[in-house]
Amino acid sequence: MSRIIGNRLPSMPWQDKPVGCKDPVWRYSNNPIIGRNAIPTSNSVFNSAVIPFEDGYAGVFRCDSKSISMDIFIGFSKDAIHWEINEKPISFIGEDSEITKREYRYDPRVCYIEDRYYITWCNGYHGPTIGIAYTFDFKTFYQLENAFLPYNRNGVLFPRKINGNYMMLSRPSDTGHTPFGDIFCSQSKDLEYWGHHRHVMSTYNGDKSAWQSTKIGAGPVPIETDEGWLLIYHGVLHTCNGFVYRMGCAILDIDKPWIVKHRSAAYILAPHEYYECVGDVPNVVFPCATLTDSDTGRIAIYYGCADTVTGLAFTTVDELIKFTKENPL
Ligand code: BMA
Repeated sequence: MSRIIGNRLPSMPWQDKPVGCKDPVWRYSNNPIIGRNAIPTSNSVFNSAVIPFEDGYAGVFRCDSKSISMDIFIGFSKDAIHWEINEKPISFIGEDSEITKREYRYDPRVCYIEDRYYITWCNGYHGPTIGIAYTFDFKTFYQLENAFLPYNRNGVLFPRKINGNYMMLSRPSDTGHTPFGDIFCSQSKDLEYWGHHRHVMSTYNGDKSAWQSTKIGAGPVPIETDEGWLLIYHGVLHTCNGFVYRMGCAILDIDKPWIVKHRSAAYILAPHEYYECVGDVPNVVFPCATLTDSDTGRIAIYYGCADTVTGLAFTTVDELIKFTKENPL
């Protein structure tokens, strides 16, 4: 039995594994949980992050508008399934208007560290880079300096300092629909100056794991377990019909999270359902958050489906660790 090191969350959404299911991850039976028209102005709501907050949940949602501008919006929920999303995007307070000026914002992650909630996202600043902000109450948001020079995407914080440093995974990238990309880990004392950049893992060239042969990127905030950090990530294959996004799993060393202890050769979830295969960008599952319960080892994965709607899937720490070890890359 593996163990999640973290808080109890008995109220989190959950469905048991369907009888006869042989896969490590199974979908919520009422997917998608958020439709494309969740707010009056939205064309699509996907690649979004949720977190326990007060006696319920808060979330940061990527809503692309009907003019197809990308921005991030706050929402609240009692059960983490039915969401009320604000109709206005987040507005950030910051020391330098050069940085708070919005170009575009997308693919948020949310991470609680010590006393506050941090949001990271892909932030337009002469190309995509990693924006960081914090909030105590999901009402007022303080934006910090961008973590890196452009071009970068998929900035994901670890939920605690490691050896005295904040740590962030990211994926150096380019100005477009990047045809390459490996995951790196960077460290900071103050969430402003980042360094000690370490390579974590690369794409895999070969048919042992072709689904992750074009680019990979960290997904939800890593989950602390007694086996190491459990990282769910996306991997991309370039096909004759475009990119296909699937989900995989790796276990990172607890003190040196740039060291990969285990990584699965097979994917854990792929676009198979209609709402994952058909939408504004077909064949995309894109995980951005999990909820976890340390008592039961349950994990709920929130993921974008076909760049259009938001889905929910379930697994457990045992399922993922067993699968990753039994299907090694
Ligand atoms: C990536 C990002 C994601 C998106 C994915 C598939 O480059 O833009 O937001 O889900 O492409 O289109």
